[in-house]
Amino acid sequence: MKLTRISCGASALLIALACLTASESALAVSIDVTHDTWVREDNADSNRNGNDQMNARTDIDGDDNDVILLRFPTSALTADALTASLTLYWQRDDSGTGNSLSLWGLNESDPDETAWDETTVTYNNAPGLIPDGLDPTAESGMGHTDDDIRDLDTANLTLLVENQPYGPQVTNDPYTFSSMALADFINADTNGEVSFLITRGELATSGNQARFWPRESGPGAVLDVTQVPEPAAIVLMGLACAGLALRRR
Ligand SMILES: [Ca+2]
Ligand SMILES: [Ca+2]
Ligand SMILES: [Ca+2]
Repeated sequence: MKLTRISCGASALLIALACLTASESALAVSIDVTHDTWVREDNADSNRNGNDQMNARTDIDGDDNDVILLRFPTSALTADALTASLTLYWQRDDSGTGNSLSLWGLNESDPDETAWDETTVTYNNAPGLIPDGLDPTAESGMGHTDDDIRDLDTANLTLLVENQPYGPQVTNDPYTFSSMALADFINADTNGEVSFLITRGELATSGNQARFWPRESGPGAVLDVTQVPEPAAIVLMGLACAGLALRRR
């Protein structure tokens, strides 16, 4: 019957459209970093943007703690993140192993969450840090925590990935953080930008810094997000199912 044929054709079209739209919506969105640099405690008023490397280091036998800062726009995201990962690329070869890195998200309660600029930020004014001017060795002797020694403002930070192993460093190879906490942190964003800090995860001497490329001189950091299907796609799927049901009558 002619009507049945039209109904079948419409159902097939709806199913195809729904599948296409759903798969498009679920595709990972890749976001390039817009601000990336690092700050160093032993040169606490210096801005490091323009260096051909970004370092993360925890150093209790000196005052050489280094912290990496990154910021990404979230305007390309149209739905909640299902999964999220942050990838950086090694700047050098180093055979050292047994080290780890931690990823922190800067809370929106920090007044400088979106105001810090890669061209002006220093160890002394970086968001997420409270520089206390104490020598890390003395602080260690006083029994301070790892976070104190690195001057982290933990009240304004959310720990997204803790002490993830790395090593060896192989130039241009990727290194990726991924966690549900990272996806949750992105979903909690309300002002269109997210900032991150990367620290060395364990106490160690100054050797074997984790060195990554900044965007100006190598492959920059990328935030990859897989989104849930948009409501429009779900409605379309429902319509397709309704079409199928009608067809079977
Ligand atoms: Ca930069
Ligand atoms: Ca300190
Ligand atoms: Ca934000």
